[in-house]
Amino acid sequence: MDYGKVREVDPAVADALVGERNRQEQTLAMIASENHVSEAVLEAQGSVLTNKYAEGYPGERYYAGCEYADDVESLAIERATELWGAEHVNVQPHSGTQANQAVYYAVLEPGDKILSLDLTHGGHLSHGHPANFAGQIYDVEQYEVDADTGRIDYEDLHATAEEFDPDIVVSGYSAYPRAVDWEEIQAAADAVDAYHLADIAHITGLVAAGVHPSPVGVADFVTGSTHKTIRAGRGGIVMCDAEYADDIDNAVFPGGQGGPLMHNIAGKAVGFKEALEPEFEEYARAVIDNARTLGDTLSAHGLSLVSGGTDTHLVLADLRESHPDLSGGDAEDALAAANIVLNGNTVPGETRSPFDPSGIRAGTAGLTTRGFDEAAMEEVGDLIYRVVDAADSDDVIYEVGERVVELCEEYPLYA
Ligand code: DSN
Repeated sequence: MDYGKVREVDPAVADALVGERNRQEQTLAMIASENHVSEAVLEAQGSVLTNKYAEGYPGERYYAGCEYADDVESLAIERATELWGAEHVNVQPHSGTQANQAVYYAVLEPGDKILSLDLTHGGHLSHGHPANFAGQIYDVEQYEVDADTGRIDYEDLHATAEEFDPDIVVSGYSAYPRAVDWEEIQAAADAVDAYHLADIAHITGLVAAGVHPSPVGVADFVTGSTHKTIRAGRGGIVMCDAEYADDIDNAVFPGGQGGPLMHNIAGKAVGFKEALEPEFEEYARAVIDNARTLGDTLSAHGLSLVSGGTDTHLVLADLRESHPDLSGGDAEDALAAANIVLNGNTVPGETRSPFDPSGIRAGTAGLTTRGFDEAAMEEVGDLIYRVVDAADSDDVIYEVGERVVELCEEYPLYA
């Protein structure tokens, strides 16, 4: 990965690519929505399929010359079907947000009602935030997590659904550390005759590996992204029962997108094949074990974790109790200076702003890909705490940063 061809044409972009490669090698990627794909996925994504228009679906394209595009997309569909067990999978969405857009477009009219989790409680922009198309086209009501437990309050969700009478209930979250009870949410949707969309963007890999309960076969629609806990490169997917297959396919193309990104679909196919190997289940278990160890370590140092811990790949620490003068944004900056890259995040009952929130969110999917085990994760937890507790200290940031570089050398990313 020296990007020699790019350098011949465009040294500025080559510098940025080398810089980014080095940044990923020399820092700890702990943004919970990130991971590191294999070189095989990188190669597939960087392939000649970027040249090909293949509007339509395998066997039914609008252009000639799609035989290899058909092969790749059929393989991606076949493998996704095996991984998640859905009756129908569409692998064309360019992202998780576009997967959600396709579901809304398939079953809602403008002005219809969405019931979803508040963004500051762990929801997602595309679930109806006012700044997102979903918040502007549809009528949105939001539910929250319980203020004491930090967990979804299923009783309150039932009551809110009865009161609001939504057309669709959205579950699946971006900053929720606990396992989700899909049946409870389905029951709340059924009680008001609403659809249920489960957005498993963050936990696609955990669900595929069977280490988190699956909403497939429970919710009407399941959407996901393909680059987080499943390491298949950037993109989205939609899954549904056969009865909705045509509606979803039409909503993705031509409803919301033009030509599929065939090079990305090749990456998905390769990443899905890797995830079908038995090692992937071990990986997914290790991701959760590592997150638990990270959470336990931060808790032992006195940080308050939303919901008290985690069942997934992420922990969310609320700094207000232990470090009332430190915002999540300032913690993010100090940690980044020490080569630990995570994000400041809103927490339930947020009292600061989304731009400078009260929490930090950390995920273990990327480090687990690098081979970090629980002992290494405990050390990472100690290092994070050292910085959080002394965010103004250049000496601490320097020392932690040096140790992180050593750890990165011990757990190399790409050979
Ligand atoms: N923005 C991503 C995240 O970090 O959770 C999801 O789209």
